[in-house]
Amino acid sequence: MSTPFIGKREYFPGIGRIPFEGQQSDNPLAFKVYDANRRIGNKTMAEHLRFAACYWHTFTNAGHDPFGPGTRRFPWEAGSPMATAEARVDAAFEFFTKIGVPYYCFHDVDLAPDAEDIAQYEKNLRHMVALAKERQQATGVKLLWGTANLFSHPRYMNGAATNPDFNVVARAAVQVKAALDATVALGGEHYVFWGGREGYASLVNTDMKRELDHFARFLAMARDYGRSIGFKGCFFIEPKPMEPMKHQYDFDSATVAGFLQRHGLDKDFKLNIEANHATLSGHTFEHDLQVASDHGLLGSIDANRGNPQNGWDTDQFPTDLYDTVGAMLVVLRQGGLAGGLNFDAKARRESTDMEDLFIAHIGGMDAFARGLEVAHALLTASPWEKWRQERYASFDQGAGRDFAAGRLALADLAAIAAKSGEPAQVSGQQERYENLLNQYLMR
Ligand code: XLS
Ligand code: NI
Ligand code: NI
Repeated sequence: MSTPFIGKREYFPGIGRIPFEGQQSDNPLAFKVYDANRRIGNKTMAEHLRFAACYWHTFTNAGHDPFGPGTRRFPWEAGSPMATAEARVDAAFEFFTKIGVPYYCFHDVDLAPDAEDIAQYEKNLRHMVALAKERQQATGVKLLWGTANLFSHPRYMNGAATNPDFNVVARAAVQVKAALDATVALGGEHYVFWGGREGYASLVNTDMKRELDHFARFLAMARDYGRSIGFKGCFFIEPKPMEPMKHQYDFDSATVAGFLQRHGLDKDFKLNIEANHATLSGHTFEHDLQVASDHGLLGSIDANRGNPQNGWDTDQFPTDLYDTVGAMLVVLRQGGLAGGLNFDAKARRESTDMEDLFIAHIGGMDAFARGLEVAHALLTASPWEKWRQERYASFDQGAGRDFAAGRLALADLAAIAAKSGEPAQVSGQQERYENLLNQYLMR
């Protein structure tokens, strides 16, 4: 077994490069569906899906929850924070290579130890960026996006860019500037803002309009800085309705689309839609993807899932094939993603073997690969699109077409209705579509 590892030691011994073995295999450490170079339509599976592993859940989060500390014993925990960060980057790139993801994502303080002293913080990050760069060159793994963690440090308890205290807003700029520098240094394709603390707990002490204006101002400054240092990618906003804040400003796709358009940010900013955030906002994953796509703003996806019984962000690995088919229908219809599918997902706290990290990613990659196959078949080989088009056929000709083109007034519509009489009943036929989806899923 070839054991591709690039550091001083191997962190996942006994696990080689994860092979594709197909549906007949019962090997938990093999792909059953995801076959990177297999073509689906005009692209390979790898090109369609653009998978990324995330640094935070997989290499820094040992499974802590509000009731207890982490349960996983990471072999890269090495004493000092910097020694751990150096070992962690080796472990991470060994993992990326063995699982076969082309991309990864990180926050500034996942990659490098945080420090309140600004010069020390910047030095730590520069040091780790240099190491990550060497490992990217050695493995060919690329950075999908970078971001700054503006939610963990207590200074951000009242928000970062939306903090009522200007001093905190300015301090947040230190991290965003450094994270943008890091992203550019690593050739990162995009940059994400997830506004964890950008929101409020109560209106009694909050001037919401002022905070939102500050937010837009801050984002425009980040954009201008990014462009000034040669960043060519998209800035993504990742909506989430709540948790940690009671009300978060980036509630869902529709809210963020309106905000970006109102502030003239929609040329540079797009959306990174996370499945579990969409469900927390009372929508389906597919709904928020479709809203983003319809605004021309669907840029990237944080691929995970929630739990129907829990009202919080469980960030589980995606395994639900209805979700992945639904997501890939939206993605294929818009011609792909500028970003990719980032597994912002964590193995369960009870899943403590290092092998579980691989198995979790294999499951997510297979679930999306199957979603891709089924969505592609539905769009290209089934009557699905034709049925949907026919449902709107009355707008393709005659008065319906005139209406859609803006050539009629309300009184014209009323006159047409007076001539035509009561409309004939037309079935929505939802079950017919659901059965077609199942038929292709079960093939
Ligand atoms: C948390 C968010 C976070 C972002 C990156 O709920 O999903 O992980 O993706 O800051
Ligand atoms: Ni989440
Ligand atoms: Ni996320």
